[in-house]
Amino acid sequence: MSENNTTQQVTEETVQATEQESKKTVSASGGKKHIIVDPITRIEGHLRIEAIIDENNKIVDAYSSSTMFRGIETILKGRDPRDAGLLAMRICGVCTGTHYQRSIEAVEDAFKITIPKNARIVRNLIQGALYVHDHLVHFYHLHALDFVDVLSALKADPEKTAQEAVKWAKVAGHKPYTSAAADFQAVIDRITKFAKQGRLGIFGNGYWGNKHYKLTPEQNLIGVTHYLKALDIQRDLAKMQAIFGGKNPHPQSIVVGGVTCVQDIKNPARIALFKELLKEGMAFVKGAYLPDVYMAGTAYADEATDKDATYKGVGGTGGGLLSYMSYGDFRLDDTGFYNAKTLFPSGLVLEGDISKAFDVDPEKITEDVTHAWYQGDKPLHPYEGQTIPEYTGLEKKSDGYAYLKTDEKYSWIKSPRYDGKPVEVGPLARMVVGYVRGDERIKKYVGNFLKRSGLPITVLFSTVGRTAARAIETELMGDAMMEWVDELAKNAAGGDLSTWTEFDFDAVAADTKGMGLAEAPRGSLGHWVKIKDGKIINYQAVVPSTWNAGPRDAKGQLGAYEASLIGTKVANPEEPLEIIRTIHSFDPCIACAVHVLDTKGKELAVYKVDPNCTF
Ligand code: NFE
Ligand code: MG
Repeated sequence: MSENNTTQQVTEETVQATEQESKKTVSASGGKKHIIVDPITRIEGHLRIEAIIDENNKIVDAYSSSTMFRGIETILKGRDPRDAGLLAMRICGVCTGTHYQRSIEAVEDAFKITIPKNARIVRNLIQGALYVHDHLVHFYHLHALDFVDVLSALKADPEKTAQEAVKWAKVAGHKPYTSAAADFQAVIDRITKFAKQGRLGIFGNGYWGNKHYKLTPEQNLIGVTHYLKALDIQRDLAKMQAIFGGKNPHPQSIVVGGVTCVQDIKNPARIALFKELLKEGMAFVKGAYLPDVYMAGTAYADEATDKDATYKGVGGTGGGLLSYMSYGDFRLDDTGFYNAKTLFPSGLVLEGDISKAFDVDPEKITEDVTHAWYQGDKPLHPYEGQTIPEYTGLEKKSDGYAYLKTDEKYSWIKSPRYDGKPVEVGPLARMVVGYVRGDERIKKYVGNFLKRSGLPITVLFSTVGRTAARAIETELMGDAMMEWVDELAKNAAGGDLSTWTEFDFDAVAADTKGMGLAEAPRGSLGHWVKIKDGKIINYQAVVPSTWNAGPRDAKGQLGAYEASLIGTKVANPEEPLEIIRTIHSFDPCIACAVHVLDTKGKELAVYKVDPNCTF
């Protein structure tokens, strides 16, 4: 069967399965229940979770499956390596600039190029702006409604809400972003109007009223108010990426050897605009995002410390593997890509043991396809990696529904392993690794959070902790960017306008290879490229959501999502809010982990848009 047919078949079959599951999500056999959530919404891409719960509604087994195929690596073969970045970033529409940078860095590593200072800072600024934007959008628009009950907010008292907002901003050590009762009343009026018309729009599909929602009506109103405000704020944060990146998504100013935006570096007005947008965005991060995370974290703290709900007896609900990895990122000096000191240190913290961190050895990275829909019989290092689809389908059972064949292959995502072990990547991993490494800046920000919330560090090993770590990282990143933008302005004002390092393509491109290993908002991202006679002969990207969302491996070791669900109690299996909340805490991007592509341009699906639709 050709790759095209395989892709098409799985797309059709997946749609059928999704339609079935939307009618039926829970089936029972032998005292155990089988919950299927497919697709998990409010993420990028398509993800399916199958969980088995016991008679006490506790998850005893879980499977994570991507239902879409990725093929970008295949089309990069035979291309000029200098073009790879522009193509590779089409892997995703969210963390686009990250794939762009990692791809270009892989080629720069192959050519042994060190980029100029201006290029390093500009790349950090484009990337840092992406982190702040991505984390903020994730918290409010992709995750907050797992904590915030929108309909409960309508019962709130606006005066009390204002007092509550002031209180949590104080806990966070910042000025409240919204503190006027009239602003909160205006949101009640707006949502009430929608609710009365039976048109909740973006708020239409929640499990409102589920007893697992723990915020007070006033706290829920703060959450909804900031959800709406964040829609405006994220627009300005997106603009920041375009100042030096040329456009967003998919910036275009980064090239092998440096950056092309010399006019923007030269122009103080462009730098000043970047700084102004950052200042405004950070006022919201500090006055709304952080206080809201303290507020939700406190309300849900009992879950974050519930040892009964853990996979390994440490941390709380959603903790999972407790093994964390960071490749390190954001170079702070110009000593070279793998020598420079970085804002996020690289390292591994294993099995929840925060007494030591280990160095990352890129040789120990492999991908296993035992349970992934690809050909292959042993784990391969990315330089030797293969992407040959082998789709074996779902199993229709006697009840008429399709299930993952969990003993065989069950996902389009591969299983990356470090030294044969599964690890979690992402903001939590970066904060834990940085903390254990003794990084002063990270210790300060994490320490402040723990002090202000009055919680121990192990509270971070949980769903709530993962969400808190992302907020801590956002504040740290915004503050660091303020320093970098000044550094760039000073460097340019001092007369250094160099943006590109010249290199001899033909001398090296005959036979070379390189890797770009650094971080993306969701975690460790590596691109590996092999070049021969001036062309790419092999390309592999191992992305954050592959590390986190991958299935079991040959040894049966669970992936990070799978492990995070074990032990969690699901209050109402018909409304698997707890499953969704924990999976959302990783900020899944399945577009990154897989990528739908038909190299012959064959039609995969047809979508009809109704121009008269009024919602
Ligand atoms: Ni598609 Fe990505 C990030 C990368 S995901 S968003 O962050 O790389 O795994
Ligand atoms: Mg890959």
